[in-house]
Amino acid sequence: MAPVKVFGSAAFTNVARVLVCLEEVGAEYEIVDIDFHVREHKGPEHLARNPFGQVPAFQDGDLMLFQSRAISPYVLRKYKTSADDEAVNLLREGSPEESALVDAWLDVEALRYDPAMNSVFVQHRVVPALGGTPDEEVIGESVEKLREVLDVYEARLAKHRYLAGDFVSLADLSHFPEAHYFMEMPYAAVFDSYPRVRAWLEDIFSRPAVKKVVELMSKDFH
Ligand SMILES: N[C@@H](CCC(=O)N[C@@H](CS)C(=O)NCC(=O)O)C(=O)O
Repeated sequence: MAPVKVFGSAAFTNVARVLVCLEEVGAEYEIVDIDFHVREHKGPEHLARNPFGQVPAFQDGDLMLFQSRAISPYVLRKYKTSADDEAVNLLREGSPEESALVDAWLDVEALRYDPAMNSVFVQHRVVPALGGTPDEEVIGESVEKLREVLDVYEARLAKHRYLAGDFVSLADLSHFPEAHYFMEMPYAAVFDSYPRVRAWLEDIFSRPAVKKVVELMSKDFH
């Protein structure tokens, strides 16, 4: 069987989210780089894969998918060997209650955490790389929004080991790509006020699948 293809470099956080799922389940995959410098992502071939001209896109035979938070559950469902295989039970689909909580915290990640983290990353890393000056007001506002999210996480992690409950899930893993870049920025000190969040992140970063993808991200980040 031909390996599945992930279009886009590991350095992109949304690509890394998909890669960590493939690593968690031990699937064979191929990364196909899309050259942003020549705007390959907005060319007809890539638009046929992802109509928004973004990465990742994902191909499994005749199936083409886009949106990392749709691709990731697909990967986890497809390669899950048995309902009680705890190692890859990252969606908790055997339990309507647990899987609903996974969905809820994935939504929080996508709609609250990711925009705040990404906005700081864009101002601090992307804007200067394009010759601009970071907007400190935008950074301040984003850090404030991040604190609001982390207040909730700290309270949640006082009650449960992970976000959706006392089991690791995709909702937890989905946080690591943005955190990987954020922790290298001066604003990382924000996390010092959140010891449970810090311990939770350390736990996620200690997973072999996450370590592997962090390596790929570092190699690809220019
Ligand atoms: N919600 C989408 C977001 C994808 C996205 O924003 N990808 C970025 C890279 S991380 C991208 O391709 N940006 C180029 C563009 O938007 O033109 C997902 O989760 O896949």
